Amino acid sequence: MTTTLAHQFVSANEIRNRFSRLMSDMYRTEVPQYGTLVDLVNSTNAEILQKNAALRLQLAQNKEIDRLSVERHGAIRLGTAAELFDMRRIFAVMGMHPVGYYDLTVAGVPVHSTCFRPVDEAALAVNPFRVFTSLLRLELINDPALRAQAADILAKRRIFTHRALELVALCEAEGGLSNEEATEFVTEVRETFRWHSEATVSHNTYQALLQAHRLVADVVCFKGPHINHLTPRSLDIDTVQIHMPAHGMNPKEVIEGPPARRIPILLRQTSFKALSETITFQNEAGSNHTGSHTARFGEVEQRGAALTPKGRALYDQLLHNVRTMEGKGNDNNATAQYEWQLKKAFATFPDDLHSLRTQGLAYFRYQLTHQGVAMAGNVHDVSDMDLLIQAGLVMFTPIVYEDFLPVSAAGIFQSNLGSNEQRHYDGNAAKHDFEQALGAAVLDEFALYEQLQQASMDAVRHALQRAPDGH
Ligand code: OOG
Ligand code: NI
Repeated sequence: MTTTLAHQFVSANEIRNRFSRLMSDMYRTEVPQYGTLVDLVNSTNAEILQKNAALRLQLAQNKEIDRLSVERHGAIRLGTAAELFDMRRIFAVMGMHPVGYYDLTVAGVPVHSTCFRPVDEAALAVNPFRVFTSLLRLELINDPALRAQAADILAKRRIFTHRALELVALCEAEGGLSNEEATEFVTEVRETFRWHSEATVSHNTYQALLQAHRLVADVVCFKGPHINHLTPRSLDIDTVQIHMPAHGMNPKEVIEGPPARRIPILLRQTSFKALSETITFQNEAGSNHTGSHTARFGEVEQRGAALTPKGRALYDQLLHNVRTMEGKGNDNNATAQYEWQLKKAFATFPDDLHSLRTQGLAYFRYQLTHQGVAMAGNVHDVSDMDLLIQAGLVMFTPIVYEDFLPVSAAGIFQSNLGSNEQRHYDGNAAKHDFEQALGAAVLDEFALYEQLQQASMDAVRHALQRAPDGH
């Protein structure tokens, strides 16, 4: 019998940190352009930080400086409920929990998704590694025979190594992993995310599934859910977008998300087009067939303020308006036209910290100013935050958005499916089914930001307040 003492466990943060480093190293070898992109983002970030002292200060105050160089999100697409269930257990070992529910059928993609990520402030500051995880919805394949065949293929595959599942069970039973176990765990889990250039099906089956939807083929025909992109965080996505072609990358036409603003909100994303890669198919006769598959791409993101439900509703409304807009500006180029429309539509979204805060559109982190620190323990009435701010005792900075945007995600999916095909599925969110498969409820992103904001307000008030019997 062995008992492991709690202090011998490696923290979940450390396991996540190790895993994200392994993923980054693996993807650099698998997709060399990823390395080029990361280098471009790093050099752009270094330049911005040097030039923009205010931004540097804000990132430091929000503990975002150190995490910037390791900050990545990846994406995988799973085939079955059982795979999603075990994936949740695996991410839990790394301190990553499912946040949010994304229905992508509205955009013609037959999946629904969540984001596995760290949720508390300290964990986010160490490494906010996130994985956008989608589950295929086979019920949306029309042809019953093909649907049954796909289900059959998926039921037979095992995407996790035996040892990875053993180590998860061990972690669940004992409450943690030792240093050696943690190293073994991340190495084993890496196998699940690896690219395989051999399909598990014949070229005919692949073609049939491709006809149903390119994404169905991507999920069903391979041994596992290869990671399809790994995204670094840029402080200036417009500059990166402009420089991509000179570094041999072909960016998608428009940046997804809100327009460039003085105060960035939510998430802006761009990507370079997916690679067409050589695949070997197993043919029925036992011979091989060489073909190609398009799945993996590169993406860059820039993150801004997390919005409240009110701010998010305004964002969704304005983005919707862009799509139904009449005016075209005076440029004939489609990209420039879109940018013009986006800017015009978003002109009514307040772009200063004061308005964003007083109108309740974004979440903020409250902290003491130098003057506030000097007054700590000496303020009688701390109830009115506006007054504390006016008095120069408290400052506030936007809380960064840690999640995703369904419309943007759909745009990213679509630009990388290797064709312009459009499918229509009746929008049918199935959050309950998803959570059933997951074996847990997804966390509410708004509640998480609200808690961060509230905790910072409580801390500020607590620090300033004169104790009832104080002098
Ligand atoms: C996921 C696309 C979503 C994002 O950044 O919005 C995504 C996928 O293509 O599997 O990663
Ligand atoms: Ni992405």
